[in-house]
Amino acid sequence: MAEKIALITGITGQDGSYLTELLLESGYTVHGVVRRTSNLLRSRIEHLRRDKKVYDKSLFLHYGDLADATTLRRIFREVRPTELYHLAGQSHVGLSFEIPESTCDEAGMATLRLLEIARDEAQPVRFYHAASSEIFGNATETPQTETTPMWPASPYGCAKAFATQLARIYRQSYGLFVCNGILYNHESPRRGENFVTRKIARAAARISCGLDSDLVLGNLESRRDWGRAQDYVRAMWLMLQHEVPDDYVVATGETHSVREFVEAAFAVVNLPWENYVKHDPSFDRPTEPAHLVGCADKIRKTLGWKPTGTFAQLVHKMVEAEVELLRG
Ligand code: G4F
Repeated sequence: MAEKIALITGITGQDGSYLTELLLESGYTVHGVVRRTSNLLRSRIEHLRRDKKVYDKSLFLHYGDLADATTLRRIFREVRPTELYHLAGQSHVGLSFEIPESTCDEAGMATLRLLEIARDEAQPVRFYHAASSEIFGNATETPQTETTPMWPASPYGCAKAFATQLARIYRQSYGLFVCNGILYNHESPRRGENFVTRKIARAAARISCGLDSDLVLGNLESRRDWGRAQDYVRAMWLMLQHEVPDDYVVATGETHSVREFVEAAFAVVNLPWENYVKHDPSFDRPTEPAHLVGCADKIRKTLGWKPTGTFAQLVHKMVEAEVELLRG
């Protein structure tokens, strides 16, 4: 069987780390691009880096930067990936209003750089692009599907819409095997601490241990379609195993409000959330997407993917992980 070689941008992130584990278990050689500034010691792949049977055997890291096409091209030539998972870039929607230029460069232009590299390579590569439900923003229909018009409501969503559209153009114009995974929110104990689910789970655990006294949030009425990150990286992999490249919505089809997440999280530690949660308008965003909820029928029918677990289980798992972390 031909060797399976994956190259991952964003390998130290939540999705990158779960995807790396999945690919290593499936017999892949995995190469990751990391920035010189990445703190590998504290990263989510540190356990793999410390594993002598894995690191520098089937897992390799390369210094690179999304802004530096020459280095990316060099890594590509050296690694000769059969599959490329492009996950890297500034992914905080709220922050994208404060740093729109770098967000658009990372989420938009970097994808173009990688598509150009893939286009030039003699050896064909299967390319996964991490698109996002944020491309729909003020969506004209609910639930959203692969054909729902893009109407982004943030600089981040706009950059992702640009990159998603480019990926389609490269697929149609040059026959590249490129898939857009239009992923809705997906969470886990490895989520970054400035995303709302992890922030809530962490605060509930810390308050229950007497380490914090409150939790300051933005809009509690925002609703999201929240799934489990491990399920979503499996969807990424499935897309690249199919005979034909395509775009897929990956979602649970269910929404919950930030308030519901808070209620469920504080219930895990048996605390009345109303006593601890405060609102600070500085966490409110200039605009919020209207009603993001995905229809995952296409990926269910075509690739046999489906989400596992319930919302309550997801919240429970995240809070328990924080409590365990605090207990050391
Ligand atoms: O956790 P969030 O920051 O995630 P958001 O904006 O939905 O984006 C995430 O999911 C997208 C879809 O997959 C990705 F494209 C994107 O990269 C990212 O992974 O915020 C969720 C909701 C928002 O409505 C926000 O306004 O929670 C609300 N919220 C309320 N208080 C807060 C807070 N969000 C954050 N981050 N921090 C708060 O204190």
